[in-house]
Amino acid sequence: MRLLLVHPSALMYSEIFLRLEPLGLERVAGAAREAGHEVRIVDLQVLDRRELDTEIGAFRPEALGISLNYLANIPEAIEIARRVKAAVPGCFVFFGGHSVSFVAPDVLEQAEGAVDAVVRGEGEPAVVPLLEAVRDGGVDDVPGVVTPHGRGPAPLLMHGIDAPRPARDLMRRRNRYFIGELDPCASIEFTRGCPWDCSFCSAWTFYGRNYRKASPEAAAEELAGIREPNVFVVDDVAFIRPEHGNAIAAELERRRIRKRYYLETRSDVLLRNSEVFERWARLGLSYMFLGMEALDEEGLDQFRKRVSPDDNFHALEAARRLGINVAINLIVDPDWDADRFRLVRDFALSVPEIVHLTVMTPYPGTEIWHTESRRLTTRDYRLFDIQHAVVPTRLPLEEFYRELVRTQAVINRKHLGLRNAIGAGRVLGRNLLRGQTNFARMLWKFNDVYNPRRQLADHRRPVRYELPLPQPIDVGDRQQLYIHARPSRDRG
Ligand code: B12
Ligand code: SF4
Repeated sequence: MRLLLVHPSALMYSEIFLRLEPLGLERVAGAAREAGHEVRIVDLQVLDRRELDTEIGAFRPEALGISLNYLANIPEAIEIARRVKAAVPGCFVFFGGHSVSFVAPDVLEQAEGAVDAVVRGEGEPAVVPLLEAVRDGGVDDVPGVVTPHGRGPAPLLMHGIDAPRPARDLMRRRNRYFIGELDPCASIEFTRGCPWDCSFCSAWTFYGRNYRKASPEAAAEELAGIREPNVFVVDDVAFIRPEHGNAIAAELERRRIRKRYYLETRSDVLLRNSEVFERWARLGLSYMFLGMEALDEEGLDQFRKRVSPDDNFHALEAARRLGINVAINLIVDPDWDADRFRLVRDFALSVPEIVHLTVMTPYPGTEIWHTESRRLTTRDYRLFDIQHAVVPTRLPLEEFYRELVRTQAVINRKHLGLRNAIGAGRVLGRNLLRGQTNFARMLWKFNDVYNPRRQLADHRRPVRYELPLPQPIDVGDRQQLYIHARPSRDRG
């Protein structure tokens, strides 16, 4: 069957800092191709709509799958579905991915027939049975599939994540994927899932707190096949198990693979397994993203982060000792006043690390979606990108954005300060010589994108598609939150 897979456009507010390859979609493509289907991918993060239209006209897909890891992309995906249905009547259109898994029936209803099915949960074990059912009938019975007529059995969960390999060769313009100065940059997955249960996060509810590891040999083999000199490790929390991090490192040392790496982890994991991070620093680990989330005990408790402010500060010191550059994330509560923003600016200026701010957002799949007592001020999918306030702000909204952007700008200027400008200049020179311009663009784009008037104007756009309202459920019963309720023994 001819299958076209599409990733929607990048969200403006994250594209400044990074743009990464859609690994989940590449793995779904890998699974379909191994089963003999003819597969193509269009990534709208790096290609434009005209290129998508050309591909649709030339390829005439029999099935089209759109990746929806992000709520904010849902309206765009529905519009694409409508256009494809009009251009290629009979084409089977389906959605899959992280966010859409939590709102499947609502999205099907909003698409008014333009979307035939939504795949909840992991895409690899679902895509081949789904394509077979499209050909032979029985779509409603495919595990994980929701259609306008009903819902199939629970989604299947793979035992391991070594296969299928992501179909990286199907991607065009790979040189446009980057993160900060790691330009160009590929992505890889060493583990899948997260065993923690932070209240604002849906990583653990998606996989039902299940946690799987790639075998060290498969991980090293995949890395050996990556052409880019830089690699982003997509794991939610890297190196939770020290023996696993060490085993992959040993394979890389044996094969003499050296690249520069960017990964995400937690403060307590970094402190507990610092020797693993040290070994990886020797292998090229250069950047690390630490979700600190809050500066005080109260905030950390509220998010059920299960670390203390001390852990966070010790982790920063540990990373500095290892020579790893750290980007910290802090969650901005819409309840913040001007003093609170000032405190955060002072903190950001007092540490050498990059400080990244995201706005506290209850979204489907998280515990706070069900427990947040403040009423949503909007249900516009496009504003659920953790850069907009979707519950009432203590400051007038305009002032809230002014404070937010001012804080982000102070932080940004810090990184473009003299010392950094010299460092950045060197990186720029090196990258431009190799024809890589993503990092250069990032440095100059900040003021265009982050401005309070623009953020406020986003709230005034006409809204066609709205999120469903949260349903009160007993969040003590974790099964009600999960997409993958328990591991299935049916599929390898
Ligand atoms: C890497 C990553 C990114 C990359 C994006 C790469 C890309 N274009 O795909 C970058 C860094 C750019 C990014 C940015 C953001 N991210 Co992000 N990101 C992740 C992360 C850490 C890993 C994703 C990944 O590659 N996983 C590995 C692959 C194999 O899994 P997967 O993508 O989920 O795909 C599987 C299934 O979802 C499904 N599937 C996926 N696509 C499809 C398509 C079809 C047709 C089918 C059938 C199935 C299917 O099958 C795949 C294989 O099993 C996840 C956390 C997580 N654990 O998933 C957060 C996560 C998805 N991101 C999140 C957020 C909030 C964001 C931002 C909004 C943050 C911000 N404001 O900066 C931005 C916006 C992105 C945008 N639209 O431009 C949230 C999503 C929240 C939500 N419900 O909307 C997550 C869950 C993090 C979290 N813990 O809260 N992100
Ligand atoms: S925030 Fe990080 S540690 Fe907490 S549940 Fe999400 S991925 Fe896990």
